[in-house]
Amino acid sequence: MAHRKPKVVVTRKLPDAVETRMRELFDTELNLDDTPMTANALGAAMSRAEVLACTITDRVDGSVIDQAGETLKLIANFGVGVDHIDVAAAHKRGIIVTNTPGVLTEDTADLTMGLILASARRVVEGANIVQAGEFHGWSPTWMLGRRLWGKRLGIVGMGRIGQSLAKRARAFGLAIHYHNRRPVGARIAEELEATYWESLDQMLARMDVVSVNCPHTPATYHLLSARRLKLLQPHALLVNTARGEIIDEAALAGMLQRGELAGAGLDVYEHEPAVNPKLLKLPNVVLLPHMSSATIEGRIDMGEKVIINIRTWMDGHKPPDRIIPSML
Ligand code: 8YV
Repeated sequence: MAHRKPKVVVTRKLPDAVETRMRELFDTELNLDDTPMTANALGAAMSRAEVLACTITDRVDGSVIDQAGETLKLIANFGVGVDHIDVAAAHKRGIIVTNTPGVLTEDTADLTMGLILASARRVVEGANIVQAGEFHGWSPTWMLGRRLWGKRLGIVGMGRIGQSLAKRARAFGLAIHYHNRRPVGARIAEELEATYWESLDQMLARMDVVSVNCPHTPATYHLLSARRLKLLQPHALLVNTARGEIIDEAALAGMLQRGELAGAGLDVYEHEPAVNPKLLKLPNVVLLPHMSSATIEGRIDMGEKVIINIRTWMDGHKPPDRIIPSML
């Protein structure tokens, strides 16, 4: 029996392989020139679609959800974080929200480790010197960074990405510490030789490197507040590949500028795509443009997850990656 093709509106350009498959399976409206949708365009898309396939650049808040037509049944997010979607408002209207967990774990952990290395060993600074023609020869006291081997890494949020980072970090000789709502299972803790800190304050004060790997929710907004940032040791490095809103960016920029913190590696920003102008002028930061999950393989896998969620819903089953408000 031929399937009826549901109307799916895709808000951004996706990899060709994903778009083609979506056109085969669904009545899919693509965004070929990749212009981000305005709030009005998003509202209009909600009123004509059965499924909205959105991304982090779409603010699907209560007022956008209010514009959903009777036919809108599923918001299939292309990405794991859903802090740009009012999940509770969607749930109230009977609209299912799904995400794409698991498929960007390893890529994000890789880049987090990359930021840790780059910050500790001044990788970007060194590369820029060579490219600017400023490398005039080796010196015993030049471009000195800090050794990672034997230091302590504190992971804030020990979910999938936190654990994958921990595995990598152990190979680099870092001792694993973590703060999480709950301790991880005994087998994982043993495998990672991980130390659990119920108190984030106590952990922060003792780490050489801190990595933020938790989702952004109302409970984690400014989790690393100005007060908590001050607990970090002056030689510590802070890395964030999760969400900018988890750190008080203005407070962080001030501390880095005053030399109260050794350095930071950031892939995400509180007011993305805007970056605090103070950060842009600092030599002790590595700043990336929200690219920690940006691999071709990862983006195709994310698209595959979006398709599976839509297809499962279409077949009358519960999509595998449903987000329910109590999970947040
Ligand atoms: C995604 C991310 O690529 O999945 C996430 O939550 O932060 C990114 O790495 C982005 O959200 C795509 O929508």
